[in-house]
Amino acid sequence: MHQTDIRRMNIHASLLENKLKGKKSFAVLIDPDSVNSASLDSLISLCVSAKADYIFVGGSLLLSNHLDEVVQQIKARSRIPVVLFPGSPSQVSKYADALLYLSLISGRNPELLIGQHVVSAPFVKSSGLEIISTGYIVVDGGAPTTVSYISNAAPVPADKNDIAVCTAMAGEMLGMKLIYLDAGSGAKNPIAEEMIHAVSQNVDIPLIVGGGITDAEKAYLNCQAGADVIVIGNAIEKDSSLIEEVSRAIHSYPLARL
Ligand code: 1GP
Repeated sequence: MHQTDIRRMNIHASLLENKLKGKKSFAVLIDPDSVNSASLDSLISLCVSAKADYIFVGGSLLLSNHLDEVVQQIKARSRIPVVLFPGSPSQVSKYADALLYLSLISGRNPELLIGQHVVSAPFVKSSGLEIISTGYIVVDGGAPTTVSYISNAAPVPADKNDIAVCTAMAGEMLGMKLIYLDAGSGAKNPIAEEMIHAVSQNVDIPLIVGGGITDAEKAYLNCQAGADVIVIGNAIEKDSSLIEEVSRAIHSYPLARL
């Protein structure tokens, strides 16, 4: 393996290591459409002082054209790894550390399962980013979200734990490195703990959970249910003081006894 490939395996390797230790992580999701340079600066400071583990950058729409600037500003002001969480193949910035290479395995829209990947593959590969294959499972969050509309694919019904479990198992056996259970940004109902628990009991790869989480208690309960990484975007846009509170709760989760 080339030296560069080893260096670029950092984020996936850290997710695996944390899972082994039972260390739960907090990812702050920043939508480039929702920040300007000043508000981004203050968000970055809060992430640094709260010791957020990752900053995810992405949005379902990305109307603005300043993804590179946003990522560069975060990299210039912090050492927190920046992970792209792209809503479309155009959301690639070589300045980030890694990219969640999402396949919408809960849907049956071939474009989001493989079509867009084929078209963007040379471009994504040449970005030099650490590419992390991610089984993306969208769960009904109680109201249509941007992701459910844009994806043109039915989400997993919120109470169908078996469907979520089988989808995650299939993703794992197809070789995906992460599972991301998402109720969609600003979801009315976040993913139920029962579903998180069922999925986490049936796959060994790290489990990311997000969508509609608005407080520290819910974040902690999700960790208890088996989530490895908690992602919050919308609620932080409304009240950035949540970063400190949620980070403290997630990091208070006891490590596994090895
Ligand atoms: C959305 O999982 C992320 O895709 C985060 O959701 O914005 O509701 O926190 P929120």
